[in-house]
Amino acid sequence: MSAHNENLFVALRAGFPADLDRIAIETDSGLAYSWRDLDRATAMIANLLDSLDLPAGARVAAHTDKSVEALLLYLATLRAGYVYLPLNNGYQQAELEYFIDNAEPSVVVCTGRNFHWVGKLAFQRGVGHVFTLNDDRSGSLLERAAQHADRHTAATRSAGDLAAILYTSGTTGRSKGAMLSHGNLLSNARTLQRYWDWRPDDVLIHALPIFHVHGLFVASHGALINGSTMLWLSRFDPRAVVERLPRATVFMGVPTLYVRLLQEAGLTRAACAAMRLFVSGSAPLLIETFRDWQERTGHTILERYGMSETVMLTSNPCRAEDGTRIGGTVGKVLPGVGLRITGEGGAVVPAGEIGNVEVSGAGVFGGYWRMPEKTAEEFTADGWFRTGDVGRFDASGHLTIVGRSKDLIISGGYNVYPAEIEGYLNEMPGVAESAVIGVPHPDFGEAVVAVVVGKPGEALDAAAMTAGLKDRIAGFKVPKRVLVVPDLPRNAMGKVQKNLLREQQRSLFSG
Ligand code: MCA
Ligand code: AMP
Repeated sequence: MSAHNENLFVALRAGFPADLDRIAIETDSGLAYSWRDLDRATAMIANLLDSLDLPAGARVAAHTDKSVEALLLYLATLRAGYVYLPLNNGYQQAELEYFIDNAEPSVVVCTGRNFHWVGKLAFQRGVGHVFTLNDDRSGSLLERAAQHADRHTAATRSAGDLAAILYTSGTTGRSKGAMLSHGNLLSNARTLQRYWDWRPDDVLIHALPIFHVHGLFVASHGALINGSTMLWLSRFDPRAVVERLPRATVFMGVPTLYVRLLQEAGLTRAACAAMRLFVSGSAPLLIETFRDWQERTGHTILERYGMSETVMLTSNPCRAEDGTRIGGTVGKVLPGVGLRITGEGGAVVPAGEIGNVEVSGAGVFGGYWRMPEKTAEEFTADGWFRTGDVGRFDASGHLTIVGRSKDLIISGGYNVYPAEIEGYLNEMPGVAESAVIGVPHPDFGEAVVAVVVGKPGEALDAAAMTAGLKDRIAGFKVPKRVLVVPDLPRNAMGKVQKNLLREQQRSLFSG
């Protein structure tokens, strides 16, 4: 056992200010949490987890609404040394079954309103403990935690020990759990702390969901490890963000958030006078949005790039001495990250040439949960991770992501895997085949569109198909349009030409 405890919680806790009575988080429902509240509540939940006699490395799955208590559950899981498994709260039965079967969590936490089905499927699958947690501080998790002591010594963990599993599809196939260690997450938090010049008097507007890397790690870790206050929104509401701007210094969003904020009349230079940093990531930021933002607010959005498997990889500069922010690029390779562009046969290509983005470094995950073959496929022989993104460096070292070799749609910052949606469509009565594509969309960046062919003599009803999907999968995955066509374009090899479909439908949402 290492003398130094490398548990991520210990590092985050060390960032708390000396005065624990200062406000750590202020919510949109008018609550204020001090740093002491965070310390005590995470101790109580960690003690509850410890009292359950969980096996080493037990997974704690959360399918909850966004709340400060859900964040505390994450921190408590780290503190107790277990493995956190965040799940999008839009996931429905079939989606959740898969994650629970695959990850085999020992604890599942869900909302009271979903307990009837989440609890049932968890218990049927042998999960030992199911708790409820609502966004109004009610539920059995907090009731049980209240019976425990408010002091707790963090479990000793080394940098390589597992801290969290984030499900993502990598470049192909079904969802895979990216295994992130305490060291992966801490090294990235420290890198961003320096590169983005975080200060203890920063105030972060936290408007993102906390079941993905952006809201859970990049945003929350940034504030916690610097002892900076968070203005917490339980859901993104552009007006609520604008109202808070005069009291804030940092904001993070996916491009859709910036597009929606630009529609607010209250977004002015004056409203942004106290702000020092606007960060965008998770999906490409259109150059129009980048320019409109500069014009309206006088601020230049800092775009960065990362993945669930790697945490953050590149960033446009924050401080003037690190260079300038260039719109349309995702910036420079972050300190400690290795990033190369390769072409035919894996050879590194010179600046200016397009190729596959491969990465290495302390943030890169240890592999996919219980999928050694899939893990092996996604790494090169010399140990670099294949991102599935396609990019090019310019002469000044800025990276531009020009596309993806993986079949992935990013809608409003959420990832949608065409093969999954095609699977559901192809099971529907009367469907011969389908192709799911991403089409430019003014709000979501890309929108999911399904192109479906019926079996001979079958008349397909697009509205009924949409309704059928809504019953089965998370809303963000449901195609915004289902187009019924006589056949799909194919190449000489018989492969569906999705490029052609995307080209045909590129103006579907732009009038
Ligand atoms: C909601 N809907 C969507 C999306 N979100 N449809 C397509 N794409 C979406 N992203 C649908 C709902 O199903 C619903 O459909 C209708 O829109 C309204 O739902 P509501 O919940 O009210 O939507 P909203 O609150 O307006 O949500 C939009 C949003 C949200 C705020 C943009 O999607 C969001 O918070 N996105 C951020 C995702 C994120 O944090 N990504 C980071 C991943 P209906 O009315 O038909 O029922 S981390 C990552 O990618 C990497 C590692 C990185 O680099 O950060
Ligand atoms: P995830 O599977 O949620 O980890 O999403 C990671 C993917 O999001 C990356 O592989 C990229 O394709 C995409 N991504 C993240 N940030 C950016 C960005 N700033 N620009 C373009 N694509 C991005």
